[in-house]
This record gives sequence, structure tokens and C-alpha cells, in this order.
Amino acid sequence: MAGAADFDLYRPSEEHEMLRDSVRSLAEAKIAPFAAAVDEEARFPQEALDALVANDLHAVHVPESYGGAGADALATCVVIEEVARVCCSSSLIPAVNKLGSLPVILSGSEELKKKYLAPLAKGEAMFSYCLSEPDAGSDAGGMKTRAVRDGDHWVLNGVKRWITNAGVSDYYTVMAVTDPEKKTRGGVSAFVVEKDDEGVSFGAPEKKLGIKGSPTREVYLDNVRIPADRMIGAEGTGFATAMQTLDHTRITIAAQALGVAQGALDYAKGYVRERKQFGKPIGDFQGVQFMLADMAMKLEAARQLTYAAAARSERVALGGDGKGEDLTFFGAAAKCYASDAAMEITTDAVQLLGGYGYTRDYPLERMMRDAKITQIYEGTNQVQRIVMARNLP
Ligand code: COS
Repeated sequence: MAGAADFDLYRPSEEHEMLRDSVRSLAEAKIAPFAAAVDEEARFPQEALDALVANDLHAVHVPESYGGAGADALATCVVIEEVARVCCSSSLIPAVNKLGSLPVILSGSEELKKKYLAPLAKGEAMFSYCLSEPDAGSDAGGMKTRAVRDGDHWVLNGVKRWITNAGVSDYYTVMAVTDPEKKTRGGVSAFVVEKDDEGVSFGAPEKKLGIKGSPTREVYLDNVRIPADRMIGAEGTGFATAMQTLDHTRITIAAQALGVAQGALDYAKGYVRERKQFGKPIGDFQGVQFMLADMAMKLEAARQLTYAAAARSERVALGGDGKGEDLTFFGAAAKCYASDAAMEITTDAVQLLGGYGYTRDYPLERMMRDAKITQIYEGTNQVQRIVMARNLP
């Protein structure tokens, strides 16, 4: 007979719930007050970075052995979710720090880990991830950025596009072609490039629909000469490392989607209790109640899938067998399902506020704009479906 403890698998632990409470308080006190201005002015959320660093929440995934908080994959999701609940732009700080540095954690040498993870953990540096290019988006393997060996160095040339937190981050994981004949099957390698390396420069920030507080820029690599020991893993393993990274980090995008959807639902729930039409709160009308019920149902389904995926991510990180855990499928499914749910929930939340939802005097139009990116980045939801279909459990 199964005991109560056997069912703990299906709920976050007490530690995870305590973490949620403390991040929620911090986010409401120190991040939420600036969220509207960060969006309006399209400026980096420095207040959020300061608050996250002061509380050791900016890169929680870094293992303790490298000076980090050593948070598991579910705890990392909880942090991202709670920050996204008040400010989606700010949630990209812990999320992209994980995306940028995970290739080093998964495949890097001990020297690379020591050198680059310690400053990240201390909050002295941020990390970005450079895979996409102007002509290589969904077809990531179509990249043209080249790395050519020159003695004890590699020389990188190319353009990376849609790089989140570019210019703010000090470190960049860059995927580049080292053997054009082999392409994705052994012809791509990963490198750590530093912001201050000679030949590195950045484009103007993209003018985006949402997540306006998180700068997205092109990264230009013009004869960037870096020591050979900056290669992450063996030559030719870069594409696999890039894909393995996304298997884990698509779950953090799912968490971001949960957060923004929860923020919108919470706000709409409060609003319908206050707003009166036809002599009573609009929340008393069954049509409104049905909308809220659907929103909460979709959100909870997305949360369960995301947490199940996060548990798989953690088991793989602890040394499990990625194939046995179906992580590739679960990572894509969580990201795809949660982001589609977030788009529906935030759009319905705008609808519940009527004309007010459509104005910048209320946070819901921002949440709806911010939710949209979760269907696009770390692979469009069309790509997620390709990935799922190729990796059916
Ligand atoms: N884990 C480990 N290795 C993987 C992998 C994974 N999840 N997925 C692919 N690989 C490796 C494999 O080794 C494969 O070679 P073999 O078939 O010999 O084993 C190699 O990569 C090539 O894989 P595949 O043939 O599937 O590559 P495709 O060119 O068909 O591309 C997609 C696959 C479309 C899934 C990939 O390009 C992709 O994810 N695109 C979206 C990129 C993205 O998310 N961009 C957002 C940028 S980050 S913000």
C-alpha cells in the first residue's frame, strides 16, 4: 500500500514553498514598483538586478561547489515564476544567467567552470547565450559564424542575433562552425567569449513588443581571438551542447510563462470583485466566472507539466539518463503548453478589464505583450512541436 509520502512527488516540498513565499515578498516589494516604468522607458531593471543579487537570487542554479546557491531545477523555476509574476523583463536575469552558463556546467572543463561560474554566482557578471543568427533562427544548424584555429587560439567571425541581455552580460556562450563539412554532426563548437575581448561589439537594442526591460541586441564578432582553452567541451560537440542546454532551459521559459499568467489572473480576480456593472460586481456573472475558471484550469495544468519537466531536468542533472527521462520531449512540451496557456490567460485577463485592460494605466496589456515572447524564444512553438514529434515518449 502506498503511504502519504509516496504522493509528495506530486507537490513541491516545504522548502520550495518557503522559497516561493520569500521570492514573492521580495518581488512585490522591490521589483513590482518599477515594472511599469521599466516597460515604459524600455530600460534595464537595475533595481531588480540589485535586489536579486542582494538576496542571492540572480543565478540560483550555479552549484554550491562554484560558490552558487545550488538550487535544483524546480527551485530555479519557482524563482523565475515569482519574479515574472510581477515583471517578466526582470525574470530574464535568473533565466538567461542559467541559459548562458549551462553549456559550461554541462560540458565545460573544470578550469572554465571555476573561472566563469564564480563571478556569476557572486553577482559580478551575467551570462548570455549566442546561438541564433540573422539567417539561422529555427534552423539553428544553418549558422555561419566561423571559428578557425590559429596555434593556441581560435579566431571567431560572425554575427549573432536576438541575444538577450547582450551588452549587459559580461560572458557569452557562442556557438560557431569549426568544420563546415560536418555542420550539426560534429562541425559546431561552443566557446566562452568575454564582452571585453577585442573585436566584440553590440548592435542597437531591438524595439520590441514586450520584455522591453531586457535588452536584445546583435553581437558582432570581428576577428575575436581567444585562447583555445575557452572552448566548451571537445571540438565538434557544440551543437549537441546547445540542444542539451535548451532541453533544460525551455522549462525556465515555461516557468516565466506561468509567472506572467499568474500575475494576470491574480490582478483580474481582484478586479472583477470590485468592478460593478448592472448593480453588482462583474464577478457575480456566470460568464465572467467561467472565464476565470478556464484561466485557472489552464494555468494549473501548465504548472503541473512544468514541474514534472523540472523534476526530470533535475534527475538528468543529477546524473540520470536523458533519454530514459524523456527530457527533450518534456522540456519542449512544458515550454509550448505553458506559453500557449499564458498567451490565452493574459489575453482573457485584458478582456475581463474591458477598456481599462487595454490601457497602460493597468498592468495587463504589459503582461499580454510580455507573454507573447514565451511562444517565440528558445525555439518557436512550431519548433517545439517538431522536437516533440521527433521525441515522442
Ligand atoms: N540533445 C543532444 N543532442 C542533440 C539534441 C538534444 N536534444 N538534439 C539534437 N542533437 C544533436 C544530435 O547529435 C544530432 O545528431 P544525430 O542525429 O547524429 O544524433 C544533431 O544534434 C543534429 O540534430 P537534428 O538533426 O535534430 O538537427 P536539425 O538541424 O534537424 O535541427 C531543431 C533540429 C530544429 C530541433 C533545432 O535546430 C532547434 O532546436 N531549433 C530551434 C533553435 C532554438 O531554439 N533557437 C532559439 C535560440 S535560443 S534563445
